[in-house]
Amino acid sequence: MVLHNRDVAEIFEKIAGILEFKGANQFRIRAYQNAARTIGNLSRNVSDLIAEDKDLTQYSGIGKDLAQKIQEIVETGKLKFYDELQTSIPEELNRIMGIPGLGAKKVKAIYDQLHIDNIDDLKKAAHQKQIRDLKGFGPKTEQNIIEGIEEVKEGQKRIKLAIAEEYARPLMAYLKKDKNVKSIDLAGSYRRQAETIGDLDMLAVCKNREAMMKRFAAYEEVQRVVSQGKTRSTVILHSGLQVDLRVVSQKSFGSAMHYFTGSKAHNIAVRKIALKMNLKINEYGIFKGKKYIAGKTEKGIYRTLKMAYVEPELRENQGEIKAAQKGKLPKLITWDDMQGDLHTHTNATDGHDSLERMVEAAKKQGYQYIANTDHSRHLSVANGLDKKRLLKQIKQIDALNKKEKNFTILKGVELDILEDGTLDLPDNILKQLDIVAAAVHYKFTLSEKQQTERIIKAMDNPHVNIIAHPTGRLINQRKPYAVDMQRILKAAKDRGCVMELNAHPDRLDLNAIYCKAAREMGVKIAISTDSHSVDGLALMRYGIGQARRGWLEANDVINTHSVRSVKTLLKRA
Ligand code: DGT
Ligand code: CA
Ligand code: CA
Repeated sequence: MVLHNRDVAEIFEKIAGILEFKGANQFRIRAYQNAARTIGNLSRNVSDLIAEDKDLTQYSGIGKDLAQKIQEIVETGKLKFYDELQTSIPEELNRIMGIPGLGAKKVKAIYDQLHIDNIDDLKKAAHQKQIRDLKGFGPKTEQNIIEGIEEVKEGQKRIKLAIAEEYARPLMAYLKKDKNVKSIDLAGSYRRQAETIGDLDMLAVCKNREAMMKRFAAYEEVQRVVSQGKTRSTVILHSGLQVDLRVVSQKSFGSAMHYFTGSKAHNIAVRKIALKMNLKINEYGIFKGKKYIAGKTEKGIYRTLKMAYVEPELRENQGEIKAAQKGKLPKLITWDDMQGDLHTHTNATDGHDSLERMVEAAKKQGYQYIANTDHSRHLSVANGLDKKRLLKQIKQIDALNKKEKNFTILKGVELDILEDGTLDLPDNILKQLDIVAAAVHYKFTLSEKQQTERIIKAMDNPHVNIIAHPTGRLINQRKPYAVDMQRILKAAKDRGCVMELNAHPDRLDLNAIYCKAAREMGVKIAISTDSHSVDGLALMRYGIGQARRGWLEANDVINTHSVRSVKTLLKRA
């Protein structure tokens, strides 16, 4: 069985959860959380690194003990320490901690106060409205628990795009190695860069179909072959992810890519257009009566239907069809457009790498600038900066900038918005910064009105120029807090404030729909990785995928501009 970074990261996350449940030392818990994050963000497979005898302690947050644990996982597929830890708490609690929106702290509160240690009792208690009265809980959390239980019971959780990528890439590489394959590509929600993926859809053209299907079924990560035919096979990988492979003829590759890329809603709308032109469209091509007239390429499909080519990320039937007919599609942003990263952390707070290393990594990325936005003091678990430490950092950056020629370090902070909408640091320090990215990090359960007004009040301070991860959601883990996004966008527009699209694949916040709304209102976006290590900078690609789903062009995004323009764009009117 092949081991993915994700598998190691997950074990460490679970260890952190159990330790937290058991009330272990915060530093110990964070060590595992940090290690999970480091491993999850590595650009190379950790088994390969071990096979090459690389020293894992060179990675931030990985000490000798953790390196040894990783080695054990890679070599044996499990970790004795984790197995023992698991048996030290009631069995089903492990599953309960996996329920979206719950987490170790809440599970502990429920266990301590209601003595609940299994899912059935939890469900009963939630339906009987017993959960809402516990301290730190409310009707909303209770509802989330009910929904979360359904998801866990169905056992068919959609997985995050970044995780799907970990499985899709090696599988593609494996299939591509076969000389028999002429072309192969991924379609479906994966190609549309959706936030979460139900299953993978692959399409191939090859010389020998049977050989292709055999090779697919023989892939070492296949746990079960659900069906194996001449043109279509379905397998389940060890991770539980389903993969569909279809083999088509060269003549139909474009139309099949179009059909299986979807979305279903886009397909249905396209079919209507074909019908109006008296044409028939399906996965084999476009036909006039019985005559095949297009299908080899996707471009040819759209051309035949008198539409501009629609990028996969736009295919959600959200207005792209009309825009394509009128030639009014946006020219979507690409990673090449990006000139810098505006939200990053260093080891001065909860990041793993020094400012100098982050700067080097940004240069390697081809950027002109990076903003250092470490946490502010209220976020004590992240060792947030108080005024004195932030002043020290400002001096450090000034000194570094003096030595730089074609690169700029922007001075910033990720500033906590306190419960009443006031800010965590005083104006006389904020005014010395280029970037104040204000963020909500606690009190997620305020009412929609309170939360909205809290954020707008923060924007009333003219030093605040970005709202970071504006809805606070963690995909599959934590729902967004309640906010009236329309009101927030309007307030941002009025004040010249920028909204962040946090590129971390767990966040992707703003989501695509809000990005599109922001663009339509003329609110500018900053796409930022929220990097906690040098490896994090590469997460930009997920932000770009999401931005494209949100119809963003380079000009809608401030960090596509030169450092001088960015500084101007950040200045509030
Ligand atoms: P997923 O897998 O849930 O993340 O989402 P998709 O979009 O990958 O959906 P999937 O795997 O069920 O099907 C792949 C594509 O095939 C889908 O995006 C559009 C196309 N498709 C599937 N079923 C239908 C259908 O009933 N009608 C039409 N027009 N297209 C369909
Ligand atoms: Ca799919
Ligand atoms: Ca499918």
